[in-house]
Amino acid sequence: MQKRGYFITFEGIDGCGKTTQLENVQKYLEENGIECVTTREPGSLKLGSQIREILLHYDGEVANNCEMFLFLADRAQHVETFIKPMLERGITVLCDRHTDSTIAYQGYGRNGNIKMLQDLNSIAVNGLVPDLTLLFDVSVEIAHERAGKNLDRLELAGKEFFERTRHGYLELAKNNPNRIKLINAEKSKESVYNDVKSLIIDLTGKG
Ligand code: Z5A
Repeated sequence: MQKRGYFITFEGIDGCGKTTQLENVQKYLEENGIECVTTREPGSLKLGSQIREILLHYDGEVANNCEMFLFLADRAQHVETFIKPMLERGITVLCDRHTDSTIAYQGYGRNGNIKMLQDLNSIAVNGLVPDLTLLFDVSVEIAHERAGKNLDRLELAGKEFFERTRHGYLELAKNNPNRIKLINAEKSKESVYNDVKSLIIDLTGKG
């Protein structure tokens, strides 16, 4: 029977450099004969891209619970119609943001109810848990410099919001040491990639 693919998620505050490293990992896996696909939350599918448009660019008021349910709705669709089928076919899935983003942003960032968000996340993923989560940690100042000046609706939330979100991520890493690997992402891209690569080798045995 074909082995299930690996499910690897990439997390951190905006501008931490996770998308850059996701592309490096995709290249590395392909070079080492591991078939993989890349995807993201919110909004990698047709329905999800419409949700993403609302989440990032809607110019009216969005209630916190509305925002939360939109992220969760996107995730439920993404997991059932894309991520699980890929994994079952033996294909590795590299996902830019997943459940930890909801806990860090809607939970810690927006001061939401963490326990409730964990429960709702469980419904959205229906038993799926990443094999590995790479958490790219940078200061809010460095992240904002890297993210640049074209800020979307969420990025306009302010420095304190991102400090709380970063703290939330660090708490998640502390509480899930087997799954979430904390990476110092303030270093050069090459140096961060060396750390990432050794974690990927630990997981896949390739390299
Ligand atoms: N969100 C949420 O609230 N709840 C949820 O459940 C989910 C998401 C799933 C999605 O934004 C927003 O949705 C996000 C969280 C929220 N935002 N907020 N606020 P997005 O998908 O549009 O973007 P993002 O995921 O926040 O970030 P990004 O644009 O993909 O950037 P990144 O992945 O963090 O970084 P990057 O693109 O790899 O790098 C940014 C720049 O830095 C780029 O120019 C790189 O060349 C440079 N870079 C990268 N690494 C380095 C190093 N090591 N040194 C120097 N420069 C570097």
